Amino acid sequence: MAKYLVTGAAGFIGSSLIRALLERGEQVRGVDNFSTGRRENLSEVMKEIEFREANILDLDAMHSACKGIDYVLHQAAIPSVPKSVLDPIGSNRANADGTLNILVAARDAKVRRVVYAASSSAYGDTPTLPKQESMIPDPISPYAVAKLASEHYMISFFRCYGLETVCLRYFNIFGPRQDPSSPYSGVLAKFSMQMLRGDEPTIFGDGETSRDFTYIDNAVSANLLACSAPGDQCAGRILNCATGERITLNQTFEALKKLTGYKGTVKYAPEREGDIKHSLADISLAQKHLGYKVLVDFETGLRRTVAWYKNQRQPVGAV
Ligand code: UD2
Repeated sequence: MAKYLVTGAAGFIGSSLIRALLERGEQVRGVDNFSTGRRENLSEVMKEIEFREANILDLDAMHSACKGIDYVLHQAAIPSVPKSVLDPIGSNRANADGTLNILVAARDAKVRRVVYAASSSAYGDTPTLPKQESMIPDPISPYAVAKLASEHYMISFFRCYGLETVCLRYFNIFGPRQDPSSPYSGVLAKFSMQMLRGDEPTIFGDGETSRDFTYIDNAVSANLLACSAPGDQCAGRILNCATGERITLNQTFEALKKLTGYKGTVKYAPEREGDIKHSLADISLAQKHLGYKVLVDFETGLRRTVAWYKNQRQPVGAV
């Protein structure tokens, strides 16, 4: 049985990874400082994992957290473009310095492999679609810069110390447990909750902005594959984690109207600082090196997501 460390354990993606690992009978340690993660996300599994409340910026705590670990799934982050525009130093600390700490700790503890939650924001607003990993990155927001810097650290640790690293460039992951309650929340979580409550959502821009929205099960599967794939296939690589389809914000609003029963209208507001217009992945490299497949398409994922928010007896938070 392998032992996994999940950073950002109480986050939407971290806690989803933990549930999948436990289902496979793996041993899991989780760390989170609850800066964006929520205790409720771990309530069902807290007894089955070794949980430590710690900040990834605390190198001693990370050294200790990496002891005896085979695989690190590094998800801890402040995952927001607009938040990074407001607070670039805070974003850099969590999203770049934090990764460097994890890498040093993993190297010293002789961890087998580190898999990292990289971001599609690294591609920037270049016109060519779909985005391929060989394209020159062109980050716009401080968030994208920090996420890209972390990718470079990951590869550097493979090259300099032989620590196996895999960067999964996530494309707008969504699904149950994504926090809808902050102004910085992912758009699908935010819109689902707002529309279920009958509140009018706001689209930033003309609504033709598009994303390769990727249901959580696909990201979980990519992480598990990134741990089990042979090192010569994936170590030191950057791989897109997405579906290869793109949906506009106007289309998501229409789809959510049907699923939530929302009868109202949508507001339009100016585009957000640091935003990218279109995002779409080429997933062939992940298919080739990891055997990655899209398990759940956008429509099915959105249906499941809305059903989950509907079933929450108490609202997850005030939007
Ligand atoms: C970026 C990354 C994504 C991930 C994420 C951090 C890109 C293409 N994607 O997501 O991979 O790293 O950061 O979790 O860079 N919007 C509205 N109304 C709202 C909220 C958002 O219209 O109430 C718009 C927003 O302006 C953007 C789109 O919806 O155009 C998606 O926004 P988001 O915050 O869900 O994610 P995004 O694309 O910044």
